[in-house]
Amino acid sequence: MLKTHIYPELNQAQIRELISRNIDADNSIEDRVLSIISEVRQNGDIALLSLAEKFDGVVLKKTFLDKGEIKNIANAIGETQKQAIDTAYQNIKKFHESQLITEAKVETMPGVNCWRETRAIEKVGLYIPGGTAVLPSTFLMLGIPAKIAGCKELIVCSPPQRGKDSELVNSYIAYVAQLLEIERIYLVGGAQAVAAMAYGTDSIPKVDKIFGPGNQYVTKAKTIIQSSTQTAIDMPAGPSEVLVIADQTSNPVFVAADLLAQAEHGVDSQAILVATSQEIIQQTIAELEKQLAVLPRKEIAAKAIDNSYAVLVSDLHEGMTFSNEYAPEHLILATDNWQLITAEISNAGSVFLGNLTPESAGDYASGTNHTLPTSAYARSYSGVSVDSFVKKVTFQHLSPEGVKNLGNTVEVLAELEGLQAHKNAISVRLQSLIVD
Ligand code: HSO
Ligand code: ZN
Repeated sequence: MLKTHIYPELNQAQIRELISRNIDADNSIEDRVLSIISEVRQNGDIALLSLAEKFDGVVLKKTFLDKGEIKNIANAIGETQKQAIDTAYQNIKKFHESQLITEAKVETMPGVNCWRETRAIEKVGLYIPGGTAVLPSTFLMLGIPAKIAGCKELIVCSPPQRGKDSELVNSYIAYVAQLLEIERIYLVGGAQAVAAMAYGTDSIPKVDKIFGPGNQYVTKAKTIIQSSTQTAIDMPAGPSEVLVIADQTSNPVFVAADLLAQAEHGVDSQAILVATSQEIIQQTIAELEKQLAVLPRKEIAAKAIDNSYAVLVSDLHEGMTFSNEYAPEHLILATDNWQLITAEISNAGSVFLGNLTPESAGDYASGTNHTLPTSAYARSYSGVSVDSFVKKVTFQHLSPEGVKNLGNTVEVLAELEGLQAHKNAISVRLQSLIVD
């Protein structure tokens, strides 16, 4: 069970050691991923079909399901599940629509106008994992902002599931595809999906940016194609993690439930408890044991808990200092006093405030996005949003007055850099105005 570290007794090296995670990406993974990428580049769809047989154990006739096939699979979904997906869809849509902001034009000098406009990334690739847990919620989190941004083509890849033809994708994934008006679901998983979307095959268009979480192979493939093709990626993704800050106002039953919600994602997930007293830690551990014992995914969760720890801090402010050093993907302030410390948050992917706000709310349905920076990337990356699916293009226009006002400044700067042609480009215009 959770080992406890006492924050004031830790030195800098020990803190660094505690917050470091998933840095040593395995080289054997890189070699295998490189060979999959070259197989897909050489043999395209044929390679994808043979890799589906090899890795997913599914013999496919073609690489995708079309609209009609998706509709048939989606029909199997129950009414309760449909309504829950619809509610999540509406909330996520509502929240993300608020991110579409038009910026004002700025007249930096009379006659010199500058502004930015948003343009959607045309073709985006969405990877929906299908390993130990199939996540239709991830499909919502990627598809909704892509549609709001105005992306023209959404290429969706998800590994084929074993079973009958009517079960090649999970019915919830099929239903989300319908909500998002997706034409095809490509039955491709792992590194081969990333390679196919980065290079294109006969059936799969090459995309401009690839989104979505995945296992170590998917993540490795994303980092490789990012540096070797023009295709961008959303962010480097590692195992999911949560950090919970608790004080005497927290409820150990809730805190343990939140830690386990994270732990059940995977054996390499981390669930960190930062608490202001030893008593809170002991009570939470007792609850963890109780709740863990009856979880269907208890084997996975127990391993993740073994990979986690507790930190005893003197007060909430010290807790925030550690949290900022850790830079968690999810930060839960399990305290009635959350307002005291929110201004101190500098590094976190998504924050859950107070005792009644579990991470699960944001994982599924409150409206915020659950595709977030892990492995301390919250220091420098934001989670996925509408912004992730657009570029911001700058524009400018100079009127005759603008040329007169700005001309001499540009001439002097061009001259001091020794770039005569740059100077000429403005001088010829200035002169044309004098002649007129
Ligand atoms: N906690 C995950 C998202 C997720 N949880 C999907 C359940 N389904 C990463 O933020
Ligand atoms: Zn989750």
